[in-house]
Amino acid sequence: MEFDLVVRGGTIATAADTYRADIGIRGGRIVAIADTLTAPRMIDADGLLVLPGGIDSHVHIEQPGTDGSMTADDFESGTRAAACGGTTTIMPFALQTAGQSLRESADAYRRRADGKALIDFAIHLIIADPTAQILGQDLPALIRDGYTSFKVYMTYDDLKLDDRQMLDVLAFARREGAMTMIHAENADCISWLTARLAAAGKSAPRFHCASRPGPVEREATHRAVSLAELLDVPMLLVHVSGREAVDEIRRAQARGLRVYAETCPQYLFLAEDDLAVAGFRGAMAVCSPPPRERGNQTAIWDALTTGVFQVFSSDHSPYRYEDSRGKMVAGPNAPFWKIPNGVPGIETRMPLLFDGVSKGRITLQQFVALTATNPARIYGLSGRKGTVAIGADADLALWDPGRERVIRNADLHHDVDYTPYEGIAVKGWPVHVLSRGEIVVRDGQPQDRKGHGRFLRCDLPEAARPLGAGSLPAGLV
Ligand code: DUC
Ligand code: ZN
Ligand code: ZN
Repeated sequence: MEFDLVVRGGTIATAADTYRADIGIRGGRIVAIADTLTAPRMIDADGLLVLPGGIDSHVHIEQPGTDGSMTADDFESGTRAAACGGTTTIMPFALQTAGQSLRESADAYRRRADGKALIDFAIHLIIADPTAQILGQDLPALIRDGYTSFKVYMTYDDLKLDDRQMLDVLAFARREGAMTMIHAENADCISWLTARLAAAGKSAPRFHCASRPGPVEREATHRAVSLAELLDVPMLLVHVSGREAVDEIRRAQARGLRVYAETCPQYLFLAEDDLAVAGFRGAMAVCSPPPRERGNQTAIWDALTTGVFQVFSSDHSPYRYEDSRGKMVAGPNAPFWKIPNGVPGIETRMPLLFDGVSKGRITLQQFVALTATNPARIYGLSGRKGTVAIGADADLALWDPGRERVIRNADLHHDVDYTPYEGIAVKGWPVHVLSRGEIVVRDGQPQDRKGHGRFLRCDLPEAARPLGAGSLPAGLV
């Protein structure tokens, strides 16, 4: 058999196994995995781990805010940074903008990637206005076109759904077989606490944490679980941050519910004291839900180890610090409630978690499952992405597990003027990265592959299928 390229002498790791083999690639796909393969073009993977390229299933690229803010990266800088960190698929969100239909918003958003993306991408939708027209017509058509997942918010005045609307969306997801992603924080608690903090003059960045403490996330998590349980529909809780919410999810999973959960690097590596630094610089770590006290990090690591979380994404929501469309959109000393929520992390996501493999906190198989295989399964990309298997796209990241690096923003490839992980030492970093058989990162350097990335139509995920009949009378959902 002839190959375009062979990856030679590496140690392959999937979510199930670790073994030594060569990989033959033709037409952008893996077509052979065997003892010894040869081709005119070879990549020497001796001493390297050959992992499926990561799927970062929760990123914000070119997402505008209603306050005039704009996330920093476009599809070029975002995908370049992602690739340099071992990721070969990203999943950003198309936000319905005022005056545009969901379809127009999705199409316009997808066009932003044209000629720019270095790696493949799929798109989630954000549903802020679940009208009969949207649920009855727009969304079913979009699902047929491969937009099979959507995010809903339980907080933020311009985005939040009430419980009745949540039920409408979850019932729709059940009928269509789509995946609902839920941002679970109690909006009324946040606005009440924020008003009290404001009245007391507590407006510095660190009070962002006090405005949305653990019980605020726990209550909404419990409510989201209950609504999904009522309808017997799977769903995924995004960016879970606190031990209180973890307890709710663990309980739901123990009851046999198909409740999936995602966490992110900021809940393993940042804490509320990162928001309490002098001046306005704490704004750099303002994200929602917020980082918790340091001890909470152990609870999140434990939940990764014990399988409460299926997905580890970056929630890359980058705002430049010194920028009038970034963290300083409301001025250089704005109160915390006017600071755009989010931290950058698209390039550092996988190295930060891999450090947990190096330190023995999670296994290599768990790492692959959390960063690649499970997101593929949950969002309808199985068979194509997230694994090393015959027939799958040749999206591969070749890691040097012994490479020690101190994270420095100056070395990263995103378009952001800081990283909240500055100075953190990690062991393990990707050296070469392939997207559909094309080398997009060589020796740690991004290659000129602008425009190589394609839009992925997601399948309806098996993971979104209900298990039982639900507790409602037949025909109601
Ligand atoms: N939710 C996100 O998913 N990202 C950034 C901020 C937020 O509230
Ligand atoms: Zn969110
Ligand atoms: Zn997000």
